[in-house]
Amino acid sequence: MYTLLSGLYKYMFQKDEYCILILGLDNAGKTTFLEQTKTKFSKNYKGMSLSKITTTVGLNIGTIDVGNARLMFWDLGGQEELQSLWDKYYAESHGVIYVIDSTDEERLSESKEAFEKMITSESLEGIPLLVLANKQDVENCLSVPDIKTAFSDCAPKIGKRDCLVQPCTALTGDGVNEGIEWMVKCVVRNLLRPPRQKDIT
Ligand code: G3D
Repeated sequence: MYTLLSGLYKYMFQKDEYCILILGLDNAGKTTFLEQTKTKFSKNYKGMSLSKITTTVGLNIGTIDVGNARLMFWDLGGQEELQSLWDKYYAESHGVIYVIDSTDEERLSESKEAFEKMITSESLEGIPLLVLANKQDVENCLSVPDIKTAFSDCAPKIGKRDCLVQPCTALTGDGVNEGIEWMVKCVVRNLLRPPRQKDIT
């Protein structure tokens, strides 16, 4: 009886947990995006003033619940010397959000290099990838088609994994709900898929 009741309790109240990495160059807007996400998806969360956010050095963490899914975010620092730490987190992750500063054309090739290195990691094979074209509120910023063109030779390396390029303004929250809801749908669907051959031991 206890087993039956505890099974029922778990079925009704226990959430499936997913780890989501937030990556991208420094100053792309990763922490602003995380704060905005927590504000939108956590009822009692009183976010910090977005204007007080400074660039990530180290790691920011956040958790939100969406339906039966609990998303745990790791916002990793994007400075060149911190990028070498990204792959330590890959094996534990269920999804990646890659943030691009659409106003920074000068560093777009640097961002593409970091992106390319990240997607070629075997540990991220099959993991859903949400690319945010952030800072769309700024006049004359790069559009989603501009960014897709600049990143077009990465397409073969993205392969068959779920991938969405989403226009976003982390500062106001535009595009945040769409991106998070897409990610939830993908990670939940991925969990229901049969394991990849190399995962079977
Ligand atoms: P990071 O965590 O990727 O390093 P942050 O980036 O979240 O610290 O953001 C870096 C700067 O970009 C911040 O400005 C922040 O306000 C700004 N920013 C983030 N998202 C947006 C956006 O959607 N639109 C605009 N216009 N700016 C954004 P400061 O001036 O504090 O450096």
